[in-house]
Amino acid sequence: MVQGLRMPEDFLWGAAVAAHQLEGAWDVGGKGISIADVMLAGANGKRRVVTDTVLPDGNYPSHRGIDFYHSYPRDFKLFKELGLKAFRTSIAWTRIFPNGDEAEPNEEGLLFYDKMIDEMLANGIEPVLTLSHFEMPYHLVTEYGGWRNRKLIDFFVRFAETVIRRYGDRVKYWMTFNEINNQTSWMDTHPMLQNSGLKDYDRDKAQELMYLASHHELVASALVAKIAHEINPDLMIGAMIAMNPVYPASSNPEDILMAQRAMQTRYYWGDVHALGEYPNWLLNFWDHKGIKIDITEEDKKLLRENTVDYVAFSYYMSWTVKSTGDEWLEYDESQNHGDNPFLKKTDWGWQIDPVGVRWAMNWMWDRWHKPLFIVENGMGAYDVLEDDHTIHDEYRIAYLRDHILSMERGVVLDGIPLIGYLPWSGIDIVSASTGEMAKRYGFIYVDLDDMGKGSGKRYKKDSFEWYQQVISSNGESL
Ligand code: BGP
Repeated sequence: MVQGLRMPEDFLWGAAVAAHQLEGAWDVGGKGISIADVMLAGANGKRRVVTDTVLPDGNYPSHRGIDFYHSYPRDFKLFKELGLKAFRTSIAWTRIFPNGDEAEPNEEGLLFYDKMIDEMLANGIEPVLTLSHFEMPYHLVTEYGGWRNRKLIDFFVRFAETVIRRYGDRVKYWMTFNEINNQTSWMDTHPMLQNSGLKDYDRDKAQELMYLASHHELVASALVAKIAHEINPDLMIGAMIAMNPVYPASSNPEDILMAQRAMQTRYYWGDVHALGEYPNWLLNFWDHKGIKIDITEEDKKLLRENTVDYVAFSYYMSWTVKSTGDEWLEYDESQNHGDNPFLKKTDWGWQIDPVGVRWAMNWMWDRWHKPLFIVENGMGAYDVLEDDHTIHDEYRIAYLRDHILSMERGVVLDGIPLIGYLPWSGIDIVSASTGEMAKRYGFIYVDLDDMGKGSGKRYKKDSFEWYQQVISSNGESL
């Protein structure tokens, strides 16, 4: 073990997952079809493919997951043994409102999460819930065009209010939209379907719809914060941002300016969530591009008066960017360079950058002045199950150790308030981007392959015992 820094006593060490990546039981208990349920697994690490309906012979990873819907009592026992103080999952919207536009919720779905939350609490684990994690009702896409339609605000708020009223006595930490800012990178793939209903790719149109859909989500998020605080002022309603530092590729001031704009572009959602208003550069950029977003006076007031209580973020990798010479500094993710000579990569080409955690924490705290919460961090890897059912994942231990040490320096040396650390994903689950099982993140191995075949048995990896010690030493023993 390596010497770490002791974290504050109430620090929440935990783990994180999302409903559609592990629950399975996609058509059980009155559940409706979500967008994740119509996405086929991508082959060989490729992104998942959206289908128009469920094909009889297609491989839809969300349909099986790791059967957490039935296995959670056993899995929570393992998490208790691991020492988790908190566990992040999401509520599948389609279990509560199967089509999204019903007037009344599905009681069977509500009961399922009642029991799951109680089970977590019985094991001494604090629930942390995401309201929307890439799993909105598919019906809202086909019937309403997804988030491009303002009506989605009402549907989402009804769902959110229903579950916050139901579970708010037991759940303090909520997040509205998982990785709300990843829409810039996925404009042409599934969140396109999720957010705008536009499947034929036209970049300019897609860009406008992405900003429009995002505006509706931001307003919905502010409304949820307002209602939640009326229900109970102690509830903590958070934003959830995918944090990838974008560094300048060189010390050329043009590259530095471009990297600054890349950060502004990727994180304006955080500005709206945490500061309550859109930045001037973006309003000017929209004018320049002819993008018209209907932001009403009422929207502005809602955003201003209902900022988030904390900013949660995922952290996996950093990027670099070079100047394009464009005076408007237009940026999208295709301009990123994944070739930082100082960094190594995972098997999926994600650049490993532990120092970036501390950099990002400082950047966000300076800008938003909100407590932070790391709700995803981890290493997707091909693990090997040995004949004696051991799994020697020393690469994962090294990855997590380096990131935790950097995080601890951010807290203990820099004084940044951080609520907790919830690495992805506690137990092996289906990959969100590719639908593979082979891209594993857990401390617990699940014996299932990419087709969902296998015994489903759980085995502890070497990282299990290691993380146990990290938690019991409160971060001192890494
Ligand atoms: C984030 C998502 C998660 C998750 C993680 C790892 O973008 O919020 O749902 O899965 O990334 O990504 P992947 O599963 O594609 O490796």
